[in-house]
Amino acid sequence: MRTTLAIIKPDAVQSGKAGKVLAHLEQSGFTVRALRMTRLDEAAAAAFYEVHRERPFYASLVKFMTSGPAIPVVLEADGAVRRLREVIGATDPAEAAPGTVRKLYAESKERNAIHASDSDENAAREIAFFFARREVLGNGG
Ligand code: 3AN
Repeated sequence: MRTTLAIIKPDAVQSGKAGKVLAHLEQSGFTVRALRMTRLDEAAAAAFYEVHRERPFYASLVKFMTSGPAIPVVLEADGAVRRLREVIGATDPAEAAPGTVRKLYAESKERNAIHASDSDENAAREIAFFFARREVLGNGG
């Protein structure tokens, strides 16, 4: 798989950092294949984070993800999933490596600026969650 899904989360959009985050991703070698701004409703956020349903932070996470607009982005690169996980850094910005998106732009473990798919299987599911096949554009559009 050469594609993965990032979401520029509501904290980054609200604080005016979406452009910086996107530039960081492009400068890290990713090509944007699809992008839109959307505000998740509760049902969509709950479905997207279904795997975390039993975690103590689930309700708070859903509330945060519905708190304002977010920007899902399909990104392409060699080894896209693994590469994007490296570029975004650890979940907790306090633990994220220098120069990673979360080190630079995240506020906290929850308000951590960006989501990235964690496996090829989840990338396929998450891309399909936000985009129809015809919305994911190749070089020629
Ligand atoms: P990652 O986004 O690094 O893959 P996950 O999948 O463990 O991390 O968590 C999904 C999202 O849940 C995170 N991006 C973050 O917004 C939130 N989250 C994770 N752990 C915590 C926590 N301990 N407290 C609050 N929110 C959390």
